[in-house]
Amino acid sequence: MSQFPKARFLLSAASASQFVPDEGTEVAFVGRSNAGKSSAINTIVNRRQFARTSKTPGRTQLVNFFELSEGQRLVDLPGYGFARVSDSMRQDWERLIGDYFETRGSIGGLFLIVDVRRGLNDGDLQILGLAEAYELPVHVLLSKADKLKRGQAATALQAARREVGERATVQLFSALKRTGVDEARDRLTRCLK
Ligand SMILES: Nc1nc2c(ncn2[C@@H]2O[C@H](COP(=O)(O)OP(=O)(O)OP(=O)(O)O)[C@@H](O)[C@H]2O)c(=O)[nH]1
Ligand SMILES: [Mg+2]
Repeated sequence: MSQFPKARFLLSAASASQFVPDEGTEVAFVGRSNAGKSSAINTIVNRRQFARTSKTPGRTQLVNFFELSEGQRLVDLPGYGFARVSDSMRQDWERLIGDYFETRGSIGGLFLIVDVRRGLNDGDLQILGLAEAYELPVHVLLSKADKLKRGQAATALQAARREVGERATVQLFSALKRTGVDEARDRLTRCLK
């Protein structure tokens, strides 16, 4: 049974004018293309293909809004750092993300999804900077933890914690093996208050 039985997709926005009303609280999932944002959302909400996943990085170029319960939302933001996008696509992304942070008073926190094998990149560090500027709490999911051996994953967790310091909390996560789901749900629930 899902902890979020009333969860439903609201809409996909290509620009700020299409965002849902800025009321209640929402948590945004951000991260590099293909990091596992949509998969993490599906696992946390416990619904298969709730947020659409893909093997082709850079597919989600829209801001997808989901309602968990009245006044509580999840937002799947388009991924960054995909090498093969054009300059104009990159500019569209920057405008959309910039507008998102600028206009949403309802953001209660960010979930930053980072592939555990890759660690934090420049885009991720930019997001940490934005979060600091807007005074938003950040929780990092080190995703695809199933791809590493236990010891390697523990080392990656330590390294990421050292790197982000006070700027974020960090945990290991696997959508495939459902590792770290309870911790992620707890953190999400707290951000939504
Ligand atoms: N092994 C493993 N693969 C995963 C995990 N999470 C996601 N993946 C795979 O990684 C790929 C990308 O996952 P998505 O959830 O679509 O990633 P995304 O960050 O939403 O990607 P974009 O929307 O394109 O930015 C898919 O092929 C997933 O099946 C995980 O925990 N373990
Ligand atoms: Mg996605």
